[in-house]
Amino acid sequence: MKDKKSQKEPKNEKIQDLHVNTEDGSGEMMTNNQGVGINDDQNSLLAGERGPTLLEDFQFREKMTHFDHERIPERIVHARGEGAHGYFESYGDFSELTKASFLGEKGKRTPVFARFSTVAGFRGSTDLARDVRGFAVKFYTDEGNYDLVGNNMPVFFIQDAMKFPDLIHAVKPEQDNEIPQAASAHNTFWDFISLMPESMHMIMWAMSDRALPRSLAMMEGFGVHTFRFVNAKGKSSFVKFHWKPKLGTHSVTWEEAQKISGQDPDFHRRDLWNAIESGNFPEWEFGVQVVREEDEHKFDFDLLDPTKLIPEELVQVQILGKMVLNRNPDNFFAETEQIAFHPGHLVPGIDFTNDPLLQGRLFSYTDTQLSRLGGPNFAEIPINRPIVPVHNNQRGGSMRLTINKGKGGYHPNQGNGGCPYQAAMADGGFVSHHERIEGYKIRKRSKSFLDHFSQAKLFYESQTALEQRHIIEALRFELGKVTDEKIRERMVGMLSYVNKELAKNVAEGLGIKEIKTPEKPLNHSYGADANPQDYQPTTVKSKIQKSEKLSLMASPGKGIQGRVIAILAADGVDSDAVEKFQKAFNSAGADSKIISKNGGSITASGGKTIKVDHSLVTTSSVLFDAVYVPDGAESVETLKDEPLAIRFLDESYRHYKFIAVDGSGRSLWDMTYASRNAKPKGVLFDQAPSSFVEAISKHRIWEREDAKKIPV
Ligand code: HDE
Repeated sequence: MKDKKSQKEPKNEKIQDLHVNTEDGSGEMMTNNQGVGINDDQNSLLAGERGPTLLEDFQFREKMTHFDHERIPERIVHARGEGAHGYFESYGDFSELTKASFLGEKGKRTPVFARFSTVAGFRGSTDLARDVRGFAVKFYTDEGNYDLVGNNMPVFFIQDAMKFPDLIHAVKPEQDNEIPQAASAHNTFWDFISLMPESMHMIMWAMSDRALPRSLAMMEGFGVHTFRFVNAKGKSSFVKFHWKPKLGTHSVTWEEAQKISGQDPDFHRRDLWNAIESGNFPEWEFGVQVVREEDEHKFDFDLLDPTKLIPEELVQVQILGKMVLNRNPDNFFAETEQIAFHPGHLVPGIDFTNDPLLQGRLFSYTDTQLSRLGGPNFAEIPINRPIVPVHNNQRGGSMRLTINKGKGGYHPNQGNGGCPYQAAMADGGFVSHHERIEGYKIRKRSKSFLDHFSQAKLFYESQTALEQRHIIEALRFELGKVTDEKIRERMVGMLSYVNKELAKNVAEGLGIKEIKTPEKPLNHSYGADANPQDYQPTTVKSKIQKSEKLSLMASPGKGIQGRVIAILAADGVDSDAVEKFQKAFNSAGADSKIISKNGGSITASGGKTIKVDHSLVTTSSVLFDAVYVPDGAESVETLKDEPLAIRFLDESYRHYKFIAVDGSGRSLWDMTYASRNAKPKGVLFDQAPSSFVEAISKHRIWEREDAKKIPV
């Protein structure tokens, strides 16, 4: 089936490359791993019908041994994730900026595999945890693999890689009882954060709705660090990488997120999978903020500091291409689990900067694969190998797959005519940017990294009132789960450096009467022989007070692609109305599901049979973006008798979702709590499908003031 599917797909060199390793048992005889046919795969070899299993049963031993070793260690961070194949297409020839060949020609396509992830949770944890999302893309370019290993937030918690193990130990479940799973709302995380003023900017992002994406296809991606582009003349510029989703940026509310985690912990994974299977391919544009080398010091922050972003008002994002994900993996383990990303997988034309967080990452990623994937040959695993040939003198090691010919394995050599020769001889290959570096060996933070609050403030103050409210509520929740009073107080004190109103509001929710703004030293990580007072947070007057693009609402996207709409129906529903609405949803790239009292099918007015997708018992409003109640007296009477149908509508209303009600559906609506509002916002009575589609394209009706009053 997959093969048929791939025939329809445009050419993708990586998919072709994977075919060598793809297995399909359809129509084939079962064999053991030695290729010997297996006659009976159900019964062990016994000494007599009721006797013990024989040690010689090599079939049993092989099957069981393989099973016993099926698992590998999960990623220490970003364990929970999902991925897909696709392509990157360059919008033009950007060789003025970079000599990277995948950006060198208009229309040039490069195969990619993207993996999205949460950070803190284990492999089996929920997709809807409040967390940063990983956004990692492997480009299989014609010059070798390039990995852009980013996140959905453009800054990070810490400035130096040395602190990463501490940060992760603090956020992971506590070490005595391994509680809580996939959650930062606990003592150890906030203990660490409240002692780490440099994390305040990232905390604002992590407490914002960015941490609760509606869909992976509705979130931005960022390279976080400043990187370099280098062109063929060796001219370098600084760049920040951006992914901008075609569907716009949207989130769910924290309450929905918690409910989704129970109803469908695979919500994002399923959403990505279904979007690709149904041909609604997720798409992002790829852009860069470019800073000329000579402008490096023109900002009021240090470009090497990963807790800072460059506001788009100061440097625009230049769009260079797009990524489309159009093929699900054939095998989760072989592809999504075994893919190994590394920010140090670079192609000519892209280079690092001295960001101390990035520099530490350059060590960590290969190192972690050694234990996760079992040895130094992980680059030979099909999903990791490049689509260009590999020739070098690396040999041996656990699970070596390549058969290197010849007597050698060293360079220089005479035996093989000096081959493989170095790429420089053919004027190719990677050359590190010639950056002049000189300095003393020191363990100290640069003083240009010490402004910890200005951009946290900028972020908070750039949010809409609703988004600010959500940040306050998130902090009330997270710190409300902290049982140590001192940590809560210290954290509220730290917030007062970001924004006084924010701190006041959070304090109120926590029942803290008096905010004690902590006195310096706030910074505990200044360096061994430094005077602490010289390394305390500074405040720089930001060039801009507001950056609109920092609000999720600034990029709503267009249309309703990727949305899922619930249709509440039972026997006797108006089939024409259902069809009309379904057609409107489908042609707009959205999906809809028929939800009824029971599973199976219903008989619509006129006798037509309609398949039920979910019974009310197996689903919930939180899994949908909007809800439609079609006309049909009998159908509505059945639903009126079903409290879950009434709750479905009330809950949708509470979560700011658009609702359409037709004809006799009104009497079901009248049974809801929400109907107490005679003029409910975002509820469409007897409107054309096109009006409903238009409404849903706004994502949610945030202006619905009484939403929160619904007691469900
Ligand atoms: Fe990672 N990170 N990270 N990270 N990271 C890993 O590598 C690490 C950081 C990111 O889908 C690990 O293969 C250190 C920033 C993503 O497979 C590990 C530091 C950003 C993924 C590791 C950071 C990221 C990882 C775990 C601080 C955004 C998942 C498994 C110095 C720019 C990739 C693995 C995938 C995974 C180390 C900070 C993104 C342990 C030491 C900042 C998207 O090597």
